[in-house]
Amino acid sequence: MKTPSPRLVIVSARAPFVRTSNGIARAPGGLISALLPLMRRSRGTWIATGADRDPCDASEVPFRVRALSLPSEIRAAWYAGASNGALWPLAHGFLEVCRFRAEQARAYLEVCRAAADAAAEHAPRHAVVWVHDYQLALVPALLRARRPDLTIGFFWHIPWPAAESLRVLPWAAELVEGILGADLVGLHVPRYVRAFHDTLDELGVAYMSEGSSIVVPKGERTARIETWPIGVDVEGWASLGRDENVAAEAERIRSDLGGGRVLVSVDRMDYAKGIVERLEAFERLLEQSSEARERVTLVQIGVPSRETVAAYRELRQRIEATVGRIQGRFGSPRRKPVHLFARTLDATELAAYYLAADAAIVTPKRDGMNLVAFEYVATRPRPNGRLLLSTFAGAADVLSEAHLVNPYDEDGLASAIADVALAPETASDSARMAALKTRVSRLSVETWASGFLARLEQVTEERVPARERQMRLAASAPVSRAR
Ligand code: GDG
Repeated sequence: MKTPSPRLVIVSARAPFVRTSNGIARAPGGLISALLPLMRRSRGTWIATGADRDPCDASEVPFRVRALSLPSEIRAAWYAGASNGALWPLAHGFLEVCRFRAEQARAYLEVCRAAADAAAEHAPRHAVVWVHDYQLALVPALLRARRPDLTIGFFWHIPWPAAESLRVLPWAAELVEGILGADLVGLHVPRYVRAFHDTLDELGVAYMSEGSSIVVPKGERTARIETWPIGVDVEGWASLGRDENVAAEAERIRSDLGGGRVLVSVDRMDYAKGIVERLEAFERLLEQSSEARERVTLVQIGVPSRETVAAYRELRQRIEATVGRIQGRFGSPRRKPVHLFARTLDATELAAYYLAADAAIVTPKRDGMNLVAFEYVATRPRPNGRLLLSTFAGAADVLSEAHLVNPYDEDGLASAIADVALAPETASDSARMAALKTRVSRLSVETWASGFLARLEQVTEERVPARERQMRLAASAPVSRAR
């Protein structure tokens, strides 16, 4: 793997470390695990806007972590307001949930400005800055205005909305201009790049198409929009899947659940993940099939999320009420058809559930990619089990051998769950899982992160005149030797 630029700066809402009951720990998730080794080698700076100060200041790592100190009302208006009360529902097609308030838009700008200021302060000359996600989309242009020497990348981790939906955002043009401050903009799958095309048409922004990428001229430079599908820590999940203790725990789970068929779903409790619709489809299956009533158990791991936002608190209540109703209708002292864990499990426990499950039910109503689908496949040591996947997850564009389903089709969803839960596995299922394992292995999160950064440097080099390139090389030589 190419050694990353010695001057890498990451800007994200989440910090790489969190405080736990056992002290400071690495924040969960594949993105953090992919970026940490790059940061360790580059000895750069990680700027986090949404984090508590302590975990960062206390962490002993070979790079700097800067947690921005923001007034709590600004933080709330930016995070619960503009980011998760407006941009998130907009990008996922939940227009009726969107609330646009001028004061929240101002807070969003203020946080992006603070992040851009911090990046401008910490980035050495000609450094590479990689900004992450919809909470910080104005940072690229704000940073570009302060520091034209920087190479700036931006990754939007959620779906890019249809042009028609984006029109409801009062500051849509500013959002897009903010993103176009980057040299390279990454989206997960080609359909999001096509939607970005439509947005540029709608806003009257001139661009060229180069194969599947978009090139937007911006004075002396260009902004490129490309597909960069994320993956997971394939070897990490595979080694958990091979671990004897994890396998023993998976056997225990299966036997505790009565030895029948086991389905697993893992989501943050978010309305975009389609949890209530999935539970209702499972309820319909239990109504219709005595075999399902006797033999099938759904384990729903639902990590509480964004509980400062009203829509998320209401969702949690609906999920709990739906599980309660199913239990009341179909449960008995000996058997619970649905198990809900409304908490975070550690990765080992999660892997045991992936191993224990005959099928993973991944049916979001909309999802940028969905890493759970990848993790279920990566964890399995053998090509068995089934993946039921929503066509509205970006992952469906990549994992085409999964059993695909439209989660809005109530009967279709119930019958797809019946198929993966009850039909005996065949040679065709095993061939599908083997093909999925190959795809997941090719798309590791490490390849994604290092590939994106290499491409970012490449697209920037293409526009740097030769003379300046030589000057840059000379300027960076002592840093390279010191590494
Ligand atoms: C956003 C986009 C895109 C969940 N419960 C536990 C746990 N998790 C981990 C999973 C997985 C991650 O959380 C969830 O990732 P997803 O991709 O499914 O969803 P989002 O959080 O919405 O992520 C999404 C992603 O960004 C990357 O670009 O794919 O579309 O919405 O890794 O394992 N991890 C542990 N315990 C849990 O209880 N340890």
